[in-house]
Amino acid sequence: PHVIHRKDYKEPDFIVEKVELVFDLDRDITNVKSRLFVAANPARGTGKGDEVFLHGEDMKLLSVTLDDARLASSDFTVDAEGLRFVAPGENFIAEIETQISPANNTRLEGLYVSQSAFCTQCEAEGFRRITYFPDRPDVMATYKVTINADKASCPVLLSNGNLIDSGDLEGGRHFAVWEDPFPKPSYLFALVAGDLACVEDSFKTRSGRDVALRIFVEHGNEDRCDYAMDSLIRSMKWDEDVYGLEYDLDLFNIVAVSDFNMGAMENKSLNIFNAKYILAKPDTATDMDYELIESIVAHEYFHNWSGNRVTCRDWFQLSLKEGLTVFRDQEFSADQRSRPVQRIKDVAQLRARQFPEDGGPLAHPVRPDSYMEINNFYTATVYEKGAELIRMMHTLLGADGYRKGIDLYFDRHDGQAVTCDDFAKAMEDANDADFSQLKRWYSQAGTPELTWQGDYDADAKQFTLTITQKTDPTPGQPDKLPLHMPIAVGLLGADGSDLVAKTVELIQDRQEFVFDGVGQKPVVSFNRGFSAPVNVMTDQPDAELVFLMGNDADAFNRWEAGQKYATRLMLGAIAGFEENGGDADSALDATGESVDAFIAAMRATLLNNDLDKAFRADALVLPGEEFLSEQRKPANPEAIHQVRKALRKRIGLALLADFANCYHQNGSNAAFAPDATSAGQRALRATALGYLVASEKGEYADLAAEQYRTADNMTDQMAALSVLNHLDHPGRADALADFEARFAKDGVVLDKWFALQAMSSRDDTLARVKDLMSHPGFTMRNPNKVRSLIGAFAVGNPRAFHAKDGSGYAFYVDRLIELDDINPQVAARLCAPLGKWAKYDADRVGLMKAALERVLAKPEISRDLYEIASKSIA
Ligand code: DPP
Ligand code: ZN
Repeated sequence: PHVIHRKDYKEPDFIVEKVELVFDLDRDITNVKSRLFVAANPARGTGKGDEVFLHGEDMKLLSVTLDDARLASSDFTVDAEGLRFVAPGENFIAEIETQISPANNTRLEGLYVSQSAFCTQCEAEGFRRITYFPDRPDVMATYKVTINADKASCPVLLSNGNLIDSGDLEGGRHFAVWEDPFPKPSYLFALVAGDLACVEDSFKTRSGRDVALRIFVEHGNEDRCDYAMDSLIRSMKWDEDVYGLEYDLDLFNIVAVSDFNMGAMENKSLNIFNAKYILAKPDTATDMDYELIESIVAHEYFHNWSGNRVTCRDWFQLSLKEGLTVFRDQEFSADQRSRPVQRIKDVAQLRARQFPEDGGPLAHPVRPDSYMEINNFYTATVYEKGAELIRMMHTLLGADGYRKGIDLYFDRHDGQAVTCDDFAKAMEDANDADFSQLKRWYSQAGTPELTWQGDYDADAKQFTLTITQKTDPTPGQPDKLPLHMPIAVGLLGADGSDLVAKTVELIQDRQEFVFDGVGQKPVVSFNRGFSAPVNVMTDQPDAELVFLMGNDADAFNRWEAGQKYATRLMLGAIAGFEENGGDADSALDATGESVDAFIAAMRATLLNNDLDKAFRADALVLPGEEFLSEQRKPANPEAIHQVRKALRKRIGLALLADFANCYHQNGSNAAFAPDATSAGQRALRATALGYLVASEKGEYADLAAEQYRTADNMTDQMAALSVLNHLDHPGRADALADFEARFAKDGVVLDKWFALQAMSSRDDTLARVKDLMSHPGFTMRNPNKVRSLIGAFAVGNPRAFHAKDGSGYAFYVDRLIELDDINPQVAARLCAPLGKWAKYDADRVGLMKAALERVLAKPEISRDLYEIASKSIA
């Protein structure tokens, strides 16, 4: 397949200023008529007689008419990429008629059917599956959309902008006309038609505009929209307060659909969501679901400015809108909840998803230089690392300077399609700053590795901190340059308070920072708040880590110190496990680390009532198996699993009484409320339950079974079920059967049930997953189902996926091949875990590469899957 390069960008030859679309909706054959008001682009010097190219795929072209003259078939050409004809003038009207089949659209790109409703997904390049069009983000047009449909099955007809007309038609049909006054790229076009229920509220903007807010869901789900609506209202307020950005139309619609490739989509005034990120009530959704709903609703709303009003010039600039919008939603959540807890979650996520990407065959810069299929670049790097880049700008400029830069960015570029460089330039210009080196974060892939060393001079009362940075080569980038980054540093005195708290700017490979007036030898708290998204190598002694766990003024680094200690302990034991032939317990004792000192520090955290409960819950969680496998080469999934399990058992046994107290003290009789404080209490109690069960004292498995039976909310039920899930306890089967019976018809909730079973550490898991493929609630055509069962197996169950006999890989490849014919975008996304072969031993390397070969041998492999599989094997 064809590789597209960033350096080849050219402005469009022709632009479209206005679009009129008429849809005659039908599941099998939908007619689409478009009228495009086309103009030559003066910057390209094009005009009459030049070739006009419009993207288009998988459609039946019925007619092309230019300025009222219908073209003969010899006057245009159509191929797999699109339509070409000759411009009749500098300005002209092109009318194009096409036919598409929404019911047969299993890729879920363009116009498709989800349950019984019609809906669209056009980002990145789905619009070209609806009609012929210059389907690129730098072509921005106003849209007028007429939807004709059967009135009984599609009473609701929606598109972007304002409803300007509607009425009945013959034959039981009706129509609606929508007009969006804001010019937008085609990827932000949306249409929805179906029989949907609607929940309504309103918001008054700070300048007094009344905005109608509507959430459309399948009938019966009306009582699951409250939290999404509340999140939307809080987002609208927050964007006014923190960014000075106000909503710009009189209505804002959200539609929740069951079949969706991504999380959600920010189409202008008509956001379309994966139902998973809208629907919640206490007995169907966990605290984590509530949190995700809040942040994704906010994310899509924030795109109205960072994405829609100012959009991307080309898809290489994707992080312009995504990195910025992720940073915005992270900060929103931090303001709504606990800032340190939010930061811990974001960093844990970055480490679990982005660092492995940066260290593997699919590594790419935040602003990629090339791609085969842009859908493959909606990655943790573009999103989360992109957000870290914006966060560093925020840290370097301070909140006021950052806001000045943002104001200038929106003033300068409102209504335009721009680049990451334009964004950085606005930040620089508003602050008289120089980001030329900081901008390397846009172009250089790989996670930098930092080491530091401290040197205390008692006589001079001087502390010298020497920091070095290096970044390993990544595919296509053998040589790396030093990056500019803010490093927040604290120097702690013996009483635990800060002698110094300062943010230094690292710009060189190796740099010394001298702190004066330091009256005693300090303990260093390095990279506070994860001010730079890097790996920090440290040989800081255990005792200092314990000291930081108990004293650091920066809550993030308290957590971090515990993670470092736990990681060090487990990595030592994993090596021991491999040498001693598989005894995790004695491997823990043989590390030479003090397991007891670590457990004592964990206990101090558990019992420290000055710390909020959500924080304590996070601080008590050991680094995950995936994270640990990133630190080991070759990674031994069995050793990692057994050692982590053994350490959890030790902690559980050592702190049995404390966890039991914590469990009983944190029960609640109050009605479920999704706020952060209540959620934190539930999280801490769930952590306690987890450790009690990890102790392998049988009565606690009974306690978990009891909790499942008596809980009045999904959070507590899932907490119980997810510990039972790994056991041979009768409570497991009972709970799973109960769950299945209750939610058999409830797709979004049943997904939890599929995922749990796929992630079970029991030996029968693969067989069970295979059985579940034929469960009536499962279908390969629904991305959530695929991700819950198949995706969770690969990512959430490293031990089974990487089974030595290759059974996990074999099963997985069959699914990828099957899925590629249904939904290439989802298939490609699922392929990534196979690309981590370099982390494993020779046997697994062989098996994983063979698995990738088998994927690549698939006849008619999609461009999506081909790109990921071929890059993964290289
Ligand atoms: N643009 C969408 C989002 O990130 C794509 N899923 O919000
Ligand atoms: Zn986004």
